[in-house]
Amino acid sequence: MPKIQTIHAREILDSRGDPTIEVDVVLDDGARGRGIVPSGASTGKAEALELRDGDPKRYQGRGVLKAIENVEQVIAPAVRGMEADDQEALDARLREMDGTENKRRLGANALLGVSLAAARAAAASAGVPLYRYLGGEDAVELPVPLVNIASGGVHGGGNIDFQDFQVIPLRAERFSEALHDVVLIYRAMKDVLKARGVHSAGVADEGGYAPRLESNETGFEVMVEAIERAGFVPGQDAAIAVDVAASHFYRHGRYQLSTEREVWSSADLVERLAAWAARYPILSIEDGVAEDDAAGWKLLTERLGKRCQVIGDDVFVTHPRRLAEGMRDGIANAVLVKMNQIGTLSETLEVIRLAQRSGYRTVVSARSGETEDDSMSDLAVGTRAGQLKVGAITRSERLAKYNRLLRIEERLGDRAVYRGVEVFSGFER
Ligand code: 2PG
Ligand code: MG
Repeated sequence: MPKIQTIHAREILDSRGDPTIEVDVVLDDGARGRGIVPSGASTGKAEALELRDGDPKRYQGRGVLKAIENVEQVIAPAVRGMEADDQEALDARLREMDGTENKRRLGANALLGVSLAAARAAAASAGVPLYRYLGGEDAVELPVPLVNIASGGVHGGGNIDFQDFQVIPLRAERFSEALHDVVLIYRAMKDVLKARGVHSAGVADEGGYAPRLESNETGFEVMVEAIERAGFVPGQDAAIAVDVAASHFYRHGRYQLSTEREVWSSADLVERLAAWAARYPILSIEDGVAEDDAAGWKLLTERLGKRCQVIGDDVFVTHPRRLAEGMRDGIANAVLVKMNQIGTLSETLEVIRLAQRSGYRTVVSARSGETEDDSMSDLAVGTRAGQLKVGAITRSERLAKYNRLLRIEERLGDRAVYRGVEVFSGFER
């Protein structure tokens, strides 16, 4: 069994120009693995802690030298000699060493860097791609991509309140065809925004447009127009997914809509979402209400859970216990999966297994601050997650993930499975 020999961590930059941690693990048989940790902007309150230096003299306090020191001085000596292919034992040791609920002592970024790099090294040692290492022979399913077209909220500089308008390609029979359709819709959106006089040259954090629209509802309107303009039938060939990211405009128990200049209750927000879901081909709603709005979550799920996917992101933060509690309370019917929200690969896998056992759909997701690390694509294939959310089809930190899936599709050849529209079967539409 290959054993961990050396661990080295360094500070590199992510897609927003923020420092992040990259970890290299070398095994005693010479196999190597690298893990790079992404970073969110619209983070959930209960996420595992991303350790930053807070030293104003470096990167405005955002350096990660402490996390690096934790990897090299604390973690490395303790895990050296451990078997790299016993991921659970390694991750258990990491958690034990940290000893806190939210991984604040060593930092979830330090832990995940090591966890991921070790998995990659173990896969390399076994001579198999990561998806195969994680999922074995059955790891042949490519996910349906939920692709960002336009951004708002903290990803779009506050242009509108809702954070993420995505397209779900439904016509495609293969992952590569799905991407093709999305590219046409992305391009068509530019024309739609130009025609409305709201196009600007820059892109938002995830590579999509960041138009200043007159209302949040207009986001759905332009999505439908872009789908049509690209030559597709809305609802049939392509549908809409939205990440409302409602936690980020929830203050004192109310939703403060700055685009509408209105204050809504949970019931108002849920009623609006239900009305829009009836008017527009919306198939997936993420964080439709805030992480602390327990009553709102119940209402949202009761109102919309039968007709569309209701994803919990900030509310579950990829945490097995939080997901289990949410399931018990009848909250959401799908979970967003982000490795750095929880901080180890094993706990991420646990969340996916828990969701799949209980009939919750799983969407493996990138962060708004990303890097060239493409392990989430392998995670999606390796766990048959079914869906993937990475951002737009521009900017290389996003394309690293899509392109990785194109390579996996090619490599699997005839064995590749793509469920496409079937992933959403069962909803009353
Ligand atoms: C989200 C993510 C990704 P962030 O809210 O789902 O879009 O955003 O990484 O900023 O938390
Ligand atoms: Mg989200």
